[in-house]
Amino acid sequence: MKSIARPTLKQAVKAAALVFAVGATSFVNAAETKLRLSGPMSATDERAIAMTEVFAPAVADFAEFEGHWNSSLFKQGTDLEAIARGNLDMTITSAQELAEFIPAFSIFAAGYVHRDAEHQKRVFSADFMDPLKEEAEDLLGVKLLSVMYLGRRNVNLRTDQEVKTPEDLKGVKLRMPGSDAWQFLGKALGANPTPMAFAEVYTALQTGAVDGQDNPLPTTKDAKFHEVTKQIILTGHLVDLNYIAISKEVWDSFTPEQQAILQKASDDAAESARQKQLAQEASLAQFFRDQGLKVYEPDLKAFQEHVQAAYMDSDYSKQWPEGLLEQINAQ
Ligand code: KDO
Repeated sequence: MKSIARPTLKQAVKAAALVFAVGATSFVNAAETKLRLSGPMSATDERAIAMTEVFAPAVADFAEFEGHWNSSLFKQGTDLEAIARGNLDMTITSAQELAEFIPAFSIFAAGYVHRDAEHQKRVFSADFMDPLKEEAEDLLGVKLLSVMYLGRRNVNLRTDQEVKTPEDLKGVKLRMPGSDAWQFLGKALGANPTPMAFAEVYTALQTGAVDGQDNPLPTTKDAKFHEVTKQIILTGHLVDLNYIAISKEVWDSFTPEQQAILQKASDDAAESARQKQLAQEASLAQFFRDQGLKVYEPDLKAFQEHVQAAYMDSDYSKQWPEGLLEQINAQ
């Protein structure tokens, strides 16, 4: 878990709530409300496009949406704390980031748990998610509005040795995002993971500071990682998601009617981005081949067994609420 101890964070949240309570009257005139979102994705990422083109106009009557992309306001991995401290209104966060504070979220960061985009949607709206959502609200002051589909993460290497099984990734310096949950996934794949912010990955691949990275095909294309890599191994090790998240205090400042509009705008933006990500995923393997990369399927059973065994033997699975994995699988 993150080094920020829970009581400290709770105190910070309380302090933020207090500051908010004092300034709450300023939200009565909601037309003046600015919703500042910060996230690590680029402005051309489908999630950013959906927030700008679907979410923003839908709430424009009472709130002005302002998207800050490429981690230009807060460093990757710090957006949740920024909301908890009252410095930010919205983010597009990950299960891995939430797991830093609420260990149960690591179940959604575990390889080969979610099956596809529709499965993610069913899981997010299932009753068993309520306690997790409530914990995010109580501990961080963060309300999770909708689930966004990021896509199937695949291994993408600048080296050209063939990778068929986790054994073949031994010693491969694989960039993974910064949190423990991400690093564990890299290890579970058989690689030698190294933490790095998304914004630094292109240069690290170019210079050889890392041997590879993992991301869904649309992200790999959007960030132009294909320019500095030689192959994509379709491991599909994580059907990855993000959550559209809003400060609970900001949410509470809106009227029920405005909240309903916000919720619908968020769901519509998530759906729009999901469909575009899925369409891109379906066509991108050929795009990468045309760019001269090798794109191939490894021994998926070998990867699946290796990754699942790593999680079941780890402390992560011990932190998952009893029966949650079975409930997710049953969806
Ligand atoms: C990444 O850093 O590799 C990652 O894919 C992690 C995701 O959770 C998400 O934050 C994403 O980056 C960024 O939005 C950039 O696309």
